[in-house]
Amino acid sequence: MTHFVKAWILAIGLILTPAALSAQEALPSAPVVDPAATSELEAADAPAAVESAPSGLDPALYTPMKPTPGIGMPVDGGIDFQQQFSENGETAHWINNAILVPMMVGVSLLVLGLLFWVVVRFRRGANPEPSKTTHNTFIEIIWTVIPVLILVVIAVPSISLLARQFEPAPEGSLTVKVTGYQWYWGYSYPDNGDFEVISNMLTKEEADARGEPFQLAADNRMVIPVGKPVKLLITAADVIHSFAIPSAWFKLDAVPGRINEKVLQIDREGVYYGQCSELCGARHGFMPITVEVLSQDKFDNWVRANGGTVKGEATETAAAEVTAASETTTDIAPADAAAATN
Ligand SMILES: [Cu+2]
Repeated sequence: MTHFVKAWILAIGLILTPAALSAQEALPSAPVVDPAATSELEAADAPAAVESAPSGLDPALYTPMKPTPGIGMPVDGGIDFQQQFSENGETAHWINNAILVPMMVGVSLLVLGLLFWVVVRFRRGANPEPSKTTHNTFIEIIWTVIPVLILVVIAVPSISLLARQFEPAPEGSLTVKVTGYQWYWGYSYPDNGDFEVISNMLTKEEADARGEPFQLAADNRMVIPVGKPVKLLITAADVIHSFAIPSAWFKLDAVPGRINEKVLQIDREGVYYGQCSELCGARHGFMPITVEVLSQDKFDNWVRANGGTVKGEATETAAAEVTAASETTTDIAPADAAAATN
């Protein structure tokens, strides 16, 4: 009888659990998560966003590119990785499709087959006198050596890919510093005059108007040149975030007080989307990443539109400054000398 009562109490408890959970979701935090309330919160969180809005950029120098449907973004009903646009991504995709998946299918089918064989062939009806064998050296060697070989076959390409993913950027690569904030991204360009672009999620209406996927599109994009390794320095200003772009095979944690470094290279011009991939608070799901990959010329123009300096030109200006400074010094020097004599 007590069992019966206990079972009922447990059953009622289980039935009520989801209700208790949704009751918690409906607590005051709910409006914060509501995407409709996004724009007001953004304004409060990131006043800088207004200053560097794309409307402020010279359209003669830069207009945001439209994304290609299905490229650099998730697709409906997709079960595979996103199409890859970097060498490492292509290798990783190949390892998955050519090595891992066939091996998983093979091993699963073999084990399933063995199970069926044992169940049918050695059931009590068909095999009333079970064998008393406890050891078989040959079989034991086989079931040790074959798994070891399987692991070696997986480890060789896998470890070399892992090493390649963390090779430092070649000397002279463009550096972009990525900062995760609650809840938006900042991209600064120390090689181009150190301007910072603040990137906030677009509202549904804005995203639709620009022909971009809602919750992946951002008002100001991170822009990089095509086919070149870009050194990303990734950090965070408040809590841990993670900077991830699936179609570029890129994911790295953004940790406050630390700078993580990884090379981002995308070999095709276009728009690529990602999301913060480390649970970072109430609006974690609303700090998307939009990367626009442009030819070097178009990238330089985008830098100019943001008031930054283009590398080659920066050197000319610096050289001019140095000349001007040395001229001033020579002008001053005799006067100083005269002053010293007096
Ligand atoms: Cu985050």
